[in-house]
Amino acid sequence: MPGKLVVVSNRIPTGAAPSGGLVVAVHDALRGSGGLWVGAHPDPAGPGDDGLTEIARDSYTRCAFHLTEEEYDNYYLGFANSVLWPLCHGRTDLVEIERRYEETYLAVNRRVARLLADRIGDDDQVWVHDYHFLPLAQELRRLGVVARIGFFLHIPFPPLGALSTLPTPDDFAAWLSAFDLVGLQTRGDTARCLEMFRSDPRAEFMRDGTVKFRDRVVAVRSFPIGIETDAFAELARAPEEQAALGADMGEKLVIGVDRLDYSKGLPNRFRAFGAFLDDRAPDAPRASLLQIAPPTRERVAAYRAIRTELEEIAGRLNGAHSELDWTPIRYIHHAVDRAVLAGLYRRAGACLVTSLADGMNLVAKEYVAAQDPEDPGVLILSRFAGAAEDMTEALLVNPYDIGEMATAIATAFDMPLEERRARHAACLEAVRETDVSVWASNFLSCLSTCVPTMRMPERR
Ligand code: ADQ
Repeated sequence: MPGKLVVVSNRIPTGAAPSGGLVVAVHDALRGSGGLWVGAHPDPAGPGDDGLTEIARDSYTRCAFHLTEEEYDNYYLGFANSVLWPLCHGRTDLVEIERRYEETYLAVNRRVARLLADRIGDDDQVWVHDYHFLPLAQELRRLGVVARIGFFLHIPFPPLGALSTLPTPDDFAAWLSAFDLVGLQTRGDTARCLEMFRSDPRAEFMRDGTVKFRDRVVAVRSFPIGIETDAFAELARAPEEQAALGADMGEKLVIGVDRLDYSKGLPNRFRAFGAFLDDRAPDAPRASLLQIAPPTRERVAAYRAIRTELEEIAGRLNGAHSELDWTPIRYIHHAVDRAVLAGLYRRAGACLVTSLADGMNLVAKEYVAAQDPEDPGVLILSRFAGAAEDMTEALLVNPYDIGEMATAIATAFDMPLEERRARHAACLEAVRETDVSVWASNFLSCLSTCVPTMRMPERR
């Protein structure tokens, strides 16, 4: 009889009915096993409040740990989002090394491990999500946990050289080797992770491709994440949503949807749209870019800077190109209801995903799922988004090349129907193959079989 599933993630849904692809997939997996989901509480800790608070219980339990304001600053904004996030997204210039960041990051992981250790049985499966919890398995092992522990990294695996930016670079491989399975988004990420182990004298490669690291064995595989494809397509088709979008969106609509993050390549996207406007014939149909980008992590300086930069570019371009009855860039700073978003995707003739680095990028998949297959729009997709590995029939662009992106926008608008249909069908197939339910079940079944825990396989 297999044990329960225990999930650890930074965010945890607090409402009764979780929504959003990843959340629903995890929720479904947990319901099947009567497990436990643990994440950070949105409210700061009160005095002495360092345990787990139950926030929901039906067929499984959701519990949250509280962060003090100091922990939030040093662990979440600090080590997670001012060291690991820029490091993994190729922005080592933005990495801020502060001793207190690393100390607090390790202390929070140690505390979460202590809160969890007694609740994990030997036959349970533990699924840890993302860069907030890299050392968690190591801490759990120190407390005697022998259950299988898997890790999924939602963001890019950093290149080997970038790891030297960390205060203690050797820890990274040691942290990962305490898991039984390390899941990554793409084959490229897997190659970089294996390169890290290959260059580490403490690691040995086994015949079956697993890595022996000191007294542990870890498997490294890619599990490209996706969306709830059919549910999202249905949302986009809903006639009431289409009717609700009655406002004039311009003759040609390009859409962009991102958290306001420097990794998403937004300034270059705006500049490319400006270059496209510069080049268009005076009698060409008017085109608008609708950019939905709610700010995040605004207490980190780099996030405030990107917001200011974008507002300047949008203001300049609108000043240069607007007419009395037309504003070419509409820039919305808040989150949009998912049903409205699905309707907007369906209405847009093109979608711009221009990340400079991105683990996967679910917006690319949502846009494709939302299209009318008979008359689909065109996805313009950065080569540096994980999604580009399998969505090769999108219009792939280099997000550093403004001219190439401007040309891609014109190509998308001029593309013959037959070509649009063929490209869309190929992209949709890729989206279906990575549906989020498949992603979750593939990860968990691999975790249960990837390496017999504590086994020592034959050496090569
Ligand atoms: P994110 O960096 O958050 O995720 P992404 O994959 O694009 O990036 O997911 C964003 C999600 O938020 C999408 O579902 C999108 O619809 C939604 N969203 C964004 N802006 C919104 C808005 N204004 N209103 C409503 N919804 C909005 C991280 C990694 C990615 C990886 C995912 C999942 O950085 O590379 O794909 O995790 O693993």
